Amino acid sequence: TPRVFSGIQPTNHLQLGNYLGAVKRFVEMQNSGIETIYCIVDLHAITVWQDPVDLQNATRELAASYIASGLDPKRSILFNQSQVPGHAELGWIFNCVARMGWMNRMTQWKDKAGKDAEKASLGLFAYPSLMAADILLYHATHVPVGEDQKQHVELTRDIAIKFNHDFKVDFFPVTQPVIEGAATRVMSLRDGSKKMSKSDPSDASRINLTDDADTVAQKFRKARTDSEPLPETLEGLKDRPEARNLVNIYAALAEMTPEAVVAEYAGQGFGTFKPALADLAVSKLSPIADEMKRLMADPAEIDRILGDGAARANAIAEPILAQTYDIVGLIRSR
Ligand code: AQP
Repeated sequence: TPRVFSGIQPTNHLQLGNYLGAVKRFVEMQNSGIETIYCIVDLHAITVWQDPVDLQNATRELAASYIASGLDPKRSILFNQSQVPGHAELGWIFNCVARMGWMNRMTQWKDKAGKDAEKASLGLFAYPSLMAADILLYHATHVPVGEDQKQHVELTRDIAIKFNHDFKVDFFPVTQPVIEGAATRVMSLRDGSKKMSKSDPSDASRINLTDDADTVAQKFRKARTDSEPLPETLEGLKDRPEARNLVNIYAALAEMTPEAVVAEYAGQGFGTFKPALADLAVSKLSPIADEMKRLMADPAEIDRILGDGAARANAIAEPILAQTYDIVGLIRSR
């Protein structure tokens, strides 16, 4: 039976790429009736130093973003990673299965470590191994993610295969990434060659879920584009990454195909398209922002939801971890 797992780091505010590429898809999967487990990966967040108070706030805000976007903590399991100790425990075992060379090839490691890899944390290097543990601790079969996480899910598959091979078992499933829809890679509003990211130093490069209507409209108005009108077909956007990005965002928000968006706006300039996109975005995002504010007013209730989710997650994880220990030869006599 299929089981879905995915996670998001509690760093800064959620941006539109996280929403369209991840959260919105998470909710669709929940609503399709599949078993869904969604995590706030706070142990991943601390691979880069986080102010402790900011981390707590970002964790609660991310929980609120999930719920405000339609995630139902009764139908899905929603929790923060550090409350289920199995993630760190299985992560250690996978550190001993994965190879340094595999980690070295990860493009996110290369990007985030920057020029001075010597100064990056050991945790940042091992990030994909912990991510494999997040997924395999639940024997998850499907992982909805944006395009940028594809390589890490593939590494999860490699770890499962190597573990099964090393211990001559058929224990961990070979997980499928699920990368679907018009917005699997939302690009920066300032640079069509960079993905939209919550940690981009330029706030104008992204739409935050917490932005008010005026800010959203202004950011789309100032978004970098060329000066050509929209073409008749998608073919005409081939060498126009900024224009293509705005069309993709529109399509994902309106739940249309990019083809249909282009057909509707063919021949129109950005003077028309950008305000239409801003109105659409505000109509979809402002109810989420309002609901987030309401939820954030009761942090104790958010903590209660996370605690309840952690207990349910742990109940699935514990037997799988116990079997893993047994397979590896680690004695548990309590
Ligand atoms: N631009 C994007 N387009 C589509 N999907 C995206 N995701 C991230 N950016 C885009 C997806 O969001 C999920 C959660 O991401 P994460 O918080 O684990 O870290 P990330 O991928 O590194 O996201 P950010 O926003 O760029 O965060 P920072 O700046 O903190 O590193 C994933 O499914 C991801 O694919």
